[in-house]
Amino acid sequence: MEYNHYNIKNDFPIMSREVRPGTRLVYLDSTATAQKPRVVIDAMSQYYELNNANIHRGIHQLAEEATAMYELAREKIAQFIHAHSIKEVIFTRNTTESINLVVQTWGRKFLQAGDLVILTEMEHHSNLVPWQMLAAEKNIELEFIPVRENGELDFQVFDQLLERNPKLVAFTHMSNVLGTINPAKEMIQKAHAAGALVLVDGAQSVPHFSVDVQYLDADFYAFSAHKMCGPTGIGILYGKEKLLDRMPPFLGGGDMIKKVLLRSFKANDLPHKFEAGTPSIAEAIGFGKAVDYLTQIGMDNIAAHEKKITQYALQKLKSIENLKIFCPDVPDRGGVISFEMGFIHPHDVAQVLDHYGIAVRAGHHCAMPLHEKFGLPATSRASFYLYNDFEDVDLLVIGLQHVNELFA
Ligand code: C6P
Repeated sequence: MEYNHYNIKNDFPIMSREVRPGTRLVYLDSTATAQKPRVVIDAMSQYYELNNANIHRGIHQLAEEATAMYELAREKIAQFIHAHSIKEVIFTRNTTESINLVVQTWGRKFLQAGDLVILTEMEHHSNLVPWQMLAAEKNIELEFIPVRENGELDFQVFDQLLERNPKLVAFTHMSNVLGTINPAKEMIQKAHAAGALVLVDGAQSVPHFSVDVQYLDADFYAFSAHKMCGPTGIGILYGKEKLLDRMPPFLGGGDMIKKVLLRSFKANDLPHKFEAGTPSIAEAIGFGKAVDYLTQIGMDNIAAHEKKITQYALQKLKSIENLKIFCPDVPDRGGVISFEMGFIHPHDVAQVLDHYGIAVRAGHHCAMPLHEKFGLPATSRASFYLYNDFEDVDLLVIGLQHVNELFA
């Protein structure tokens, strides 16, 4: 299919709204959450209008339809990431919950005092704090692959850490601050050779380029629907079946059991073992539709488009006096550009841009240690997705010129 971002913009109802009279929306905050195409919104409201029922429980027509729709979404997502089986695709609330699931079940069962877990300095708090919590409780050791000045991980240190027999390596496939795309396949190969399992935080990768969990040989892979044109409140934990089988359940309640006695229970089969209580049914259906939508456009087309827009933006931003990009030389980067503008606070930058309808994020982007390392309390961040065009970048550049004028 020919990639035409003007047609794509038209697929998103929100893109035709004015932020305020006469000011069109320039949405450059897809790293926080992506906008939703009409097909996703419609799929969710149609489900509520026609099929709404609880799943896996009823034997009436609506319950059967809702169950089939929910499970079809799982199949689509399994195919999208090339999972071996739907048993390996667990619905969670988001990336954060997926990582916490692994920490609280696999981590609690298989890690002991003194065991080493390797993380990186560029992790989102979601892939730091859960490990810190477990480390404090079980006396587990955490070590970090440093980030180099150019935004890449320091692979020499990684190799040294691997010599210390880590039990697990957990890293983000793509940084939500630097845009760095980490060489996941090579890192997983090395970790496996050292006898460690690997968890990949895919919150920023699955939405933006093609991910094949079997090719990568990831043991666990976590991501969220809302960053890939789907709804909030639903995400995925992919895990290899043989690992998930050996892990205890996460939350207890309905649907995750086969049999319950007063003093004991037998857990359900995969994937239901990890899905306690009534799940986000409409959200799963919307997620399935988002996957259909992205597949139809083509993940390679989306990645190529984002690369073009990002290169264009990097070039254009050079003309802005006072603007410094956080790691401009990242060798392999996605569509994320974090920057600072001298003494002008990132919140002020974002506020002035907002006046012109331009949505960027300002702050530490839930990566405080990374900002601390580079001596920055906060940055402004522009991020791009399939619906952004060159004009969005031009408007950002004009907006930033206004920022400079205002604070001159
Ligand atoms: N980053 C951002 O603006 P949740 O909130 O669970 O859907 O995703 C958490 C998460 C985990 N890992 C990475 C690399 C992420 O970027 C995020 C979410 C958003 O950068 C919101 S803080």
